[in-house]
Amino acid sequence: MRLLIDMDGVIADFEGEFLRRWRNLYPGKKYVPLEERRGFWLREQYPEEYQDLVQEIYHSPGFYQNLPPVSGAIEAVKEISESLNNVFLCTSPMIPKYENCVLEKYHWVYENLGGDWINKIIVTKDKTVVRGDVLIDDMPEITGSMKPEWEHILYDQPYNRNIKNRKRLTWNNWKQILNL
Ligand code: U2P
Ligand code: MG
Repeated sequence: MRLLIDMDGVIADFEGEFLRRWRNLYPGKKYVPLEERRGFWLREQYPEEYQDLVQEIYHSPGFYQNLPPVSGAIEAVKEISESLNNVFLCTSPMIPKYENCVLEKYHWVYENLGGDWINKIIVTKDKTVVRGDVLIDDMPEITGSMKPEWEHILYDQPYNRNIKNRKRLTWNNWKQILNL
């Protein structure tokens, strides 16, 4: 099996880190607790007058590099790669502010998974063009220019629980869901 694993919201805790920074920077401002997150794009659940401040946080230098790993992810990804040869990380860049995001994703992988994993990074805005059997991703609907070859297994998050009829995985149940 050739397995593609997304980064943000799957192995790197984008939402958790955002919320920590938001609450630190703006203790008096409203925030959306993780369990109340609905809809994939975090920014869109904040009032319009806050949306630039929200973006500023994840555009800022050091945000992507310092994302804490999702609990259990590093152990699981390493264990998966012991039984499968073809494991890749498949992530989308922040567009148009890509300059911190792209470089820092490489640093994150180097620091959290090790140098060998640098060879396994696929950065693309269009995940449908990437070949694989399974893509584990937290985004509810993944569209692009091709009919994807992979089956999309959802990484379970509060903001994608409206999607039914799709396999759903966490780093607690991956063995069962992937039949490994
Ligand atoms: O927008 C490009 C990529 O950044 C991550 N992202 C962005 C905004 C947001 O609200 N949530 C979020 O996760 C995603 O990166 P990926 O999951 O592909 O690693 C999104 O595709
Ligand atoms: Mg993601």
